[in-house]
Parts: sequence; structure tokens; C-alpha cells
Amino acid sequence: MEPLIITCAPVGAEVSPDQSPYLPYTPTLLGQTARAVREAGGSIVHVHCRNDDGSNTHSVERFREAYQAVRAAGDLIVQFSTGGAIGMTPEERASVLELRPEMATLTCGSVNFGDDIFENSFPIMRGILRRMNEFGVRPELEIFDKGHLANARRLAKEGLLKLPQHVDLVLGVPGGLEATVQNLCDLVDDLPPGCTWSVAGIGRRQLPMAMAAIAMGGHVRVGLEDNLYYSKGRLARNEELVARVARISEEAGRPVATPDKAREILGLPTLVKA
Ligand code: KMH
Ligand code: ZN
Repeated sequence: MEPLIITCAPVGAEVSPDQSPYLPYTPTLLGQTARAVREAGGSIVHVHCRNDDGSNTHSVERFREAYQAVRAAGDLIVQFSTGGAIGMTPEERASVLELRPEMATLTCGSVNFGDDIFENSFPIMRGILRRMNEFGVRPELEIFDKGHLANARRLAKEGLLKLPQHVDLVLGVPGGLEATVQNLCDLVDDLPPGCTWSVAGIGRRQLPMAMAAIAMGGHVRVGLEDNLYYSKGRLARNEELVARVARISEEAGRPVATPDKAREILGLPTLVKA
């Protein structure tokens, strides 16, 4: 089996600093977390940004600072969110692509998201993809529901999306596909040929989904964006979640990928080191 790529999503749009002291919601904190995540075995950092007061932002300036902070912390693959937060405009969500991160997410369809709707109509997806193509940013396809894979195939047919790509199966969002091993297997069976994949289980399903992916030959996303807890009632630090997955994978005989190895597996260009 290929070495395991561990993505860390250290801070998302739905969790707030008053829920956990371990959310790296400023560029400085993000840089510190990135360093610890790298040491723990992570190879990709998925980036959302906050203002100093903790509110969500998709400002290009804040993302630039975040990008520089992660890069200063080492050789991790930097992946921007284009999902942003509920209520952001598609233009806002796509604006940060001009910074040309190595990767960025592309959610492949609308989905109920708690009591909200995370809107990703075909025009929205096409708009984000055009910007990705313009700036040479590699998409990671975010799949929250089974129909999202069909949407990705449709975008490929239209010529906007090149396949295969790396696919992240986000399971357990209230309103999306539940985080069960059966659902994970069904999605993996339905992947376009040649795609690599990871799973991001939400909440307490994060660890079981990670363990299934380790055994199946997929890759794993963990982090406080998806799950605030290490165990029942005990808040987690991002690097602890990464270290636990790395430990389990090594114990199972599957080494963890360095960022450079992850670039090779994902077909990303080698990082030019300064
Ligand atoms: N915050 C969610 C509405 C992504 O990063 O691309 C969307 C999200 C997905 O987190
Ligand atoms: Zn995200």
C-alpha cells in the first residue's frame, strides 16, 4: 500500500474559539500548529481563515498571511478552502485562488448543512473551477453525498474538470451522507478510475473512518474543523489527532507520507525550496 497521506484541517468555519482554546484562528497560531502537525506526520494543511475577533473571513490578505505562516513552518502542502463559510458569495470563496496555493477544495454539489444549505450549484462549481484552471490550482474534490460524484463526472464531461483527481469523502455532516463503513465502501467503489481518496469523518466518527481508510488503502483527514475532541469530553489539539492516526497507521504496517511523498502520490509538482 502507498504511504498514508494525513491532511489536517486545523480550523473550520463552523467551530469558534470559545469552543476550544486549541483553534489556530490567526496566521501566527496557524504557523505554530502547522509546525506541530508536520512533526506529528501531517503532509497537507487545509486552510480557513478568521479575523482576530474569531469571525470568518475569506480576505485575500488574510489568506496571504496564513499561506506565508504555513510555508515558513516547513514543506507542508497548502490547500485553501473554497467552501468558506455559509453565507459567503461564490466570488469571495474563489477570490483566494489568485494566491496560487498548491491545492484548493472544490465541493461537488449542494448539501444540507445542519439547518443551512451549503450551496454549490453547477454555475457556482463552474465559476470556481474556471478560476482554479486560470491559476493552475489543483482541486481536491469534496464529496458530501453520493450524487456529488456524478456531478464531478458531469463537470469532467463538460471539459472543465480534469480527471482523475484527489477526492475527499466528507462523511457525517448533518444533512450529508452518514459516516458508515458501508457508505465509505460504496463511494470508493464509485470513484472515477485513477482517483486517490481520503476520508474526513465528522465528530466522533473521525477516528473510525480514519481506521477504515488506513485499512482500505485510502488517506485520512483529521483536525478540529471536523472534530473538537480527542475522546469523550476531552478537547483535542490538532497535532494529537494527526499523531494518533500516524501511530495507528505505522502499527498497521503502513508508513506515513512526507509532504514530498504526498506530492508524488498526488502528482503535484515538487516544492521548490527557498
Ligand atoms: N464550511 C463549509 C460550509 C471546504 O472547506 O471546502 C464548507 C467547507 C468545505 O468547509
Ligand atoms: Zn474546510
